[in-house]
Amino acid sequence: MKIARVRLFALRLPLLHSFETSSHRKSSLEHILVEITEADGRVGWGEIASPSEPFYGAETTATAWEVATGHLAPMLLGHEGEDPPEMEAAWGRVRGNEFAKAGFSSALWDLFARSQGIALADALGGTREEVVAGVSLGIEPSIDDLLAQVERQTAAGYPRIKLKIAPGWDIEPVRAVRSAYPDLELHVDANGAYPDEDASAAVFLALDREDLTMIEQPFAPRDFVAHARLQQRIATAVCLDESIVDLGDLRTMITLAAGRILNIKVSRMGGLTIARAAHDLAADAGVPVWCGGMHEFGIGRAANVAISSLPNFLLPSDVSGSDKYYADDIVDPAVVAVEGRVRVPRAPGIGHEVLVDTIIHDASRTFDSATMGEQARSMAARV
Ligand code: OSB
Ligand code: MG
Repeated sequence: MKIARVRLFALRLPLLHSFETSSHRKSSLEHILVEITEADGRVGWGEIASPSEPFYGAETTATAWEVATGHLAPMLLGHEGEDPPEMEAAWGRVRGNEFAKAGFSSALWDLFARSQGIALADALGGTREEVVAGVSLGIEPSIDDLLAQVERQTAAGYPRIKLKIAPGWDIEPVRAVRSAYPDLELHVDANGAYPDEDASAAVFLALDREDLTMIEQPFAPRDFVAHARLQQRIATAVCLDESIVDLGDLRTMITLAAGRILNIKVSRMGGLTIARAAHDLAADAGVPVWCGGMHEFGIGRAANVAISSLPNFLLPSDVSGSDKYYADDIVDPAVVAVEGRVRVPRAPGIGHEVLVDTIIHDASRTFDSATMGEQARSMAARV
């Protein structure tokens, strides 16, 4: 593989229903779409789904743009490799910036699968024909609003609901949903909002009685010890999300028993190659995984569906249909869930047509390596 051209498009899409987590509320999202082209004209697409503010992780749309245009694109141009893992070596010296890398990694995998004439899921080693999707519900203005959302999504057929929790919005809403839906597969996600394990012990001991599948990321990302201590005290599985950025983190989690379930996010870990490696490592350790989302547009969503088809994705993934979030997605067909299941596309690559004219028309910012500056060109020549 050799990439002749890279284009990036910053694109904002309004959310149909605004989403609030422990840190903030948002009503539209701006992601960066990555288009890479080989000399023969074949194209691959990826998505940089970084939040615009540094509350989930350290990256922002602005830092991702900077790293993508100033480092990743120039490094990729001129680099040669047999497959996506060899191509990703192009940016091996770049630390962190996983969201930015993930957009390029996914584009390489899409291109690679298309050139082999196979579906992305098959290129990755997927074994499922469809994946089970769950929905993630944000913090709502009231418990009645939350119950209305749960009603809407269970009526649409989603078999699992995840509730965002935060100090002040935890035991009460969870109990309300649990008593209205005694048999629903339910879990909670705190996005690291609880200060430490002693101060919040009462909350987690109470939630431990609500028959939850897991409690996701209660504490700060780097605090593996707090998660390990909580896991010793409660029967409910602790799941890590923000804590796990690389395979070293996953080995720490497994060694310390800091959780029993792993949320794999392609974006958070820097792409499909490492997401697949994390899947394999977790499988060897007997840790079931599921695929988390970052409200991806259709391109990133399709990559999430593809990775979710691997065998150790044993719990429902956050790959609900595009229509839960966006009125007009940028792929055709949109990603659809029927009775809470998404079919894994069989067409080559991500298996969806990318609406490139719409993207070009609506992009607020565009980068094209064909017109990039001298400095970036000389950098590309060095790698
Ligand atoms: O922790 O899973 C999370 C969205 C933004 C930041 C963090 C998270 C989320 C989600 C998105 O829950 C769920 C989805 O994409 O369906
Ligand atoms: Mg999470």
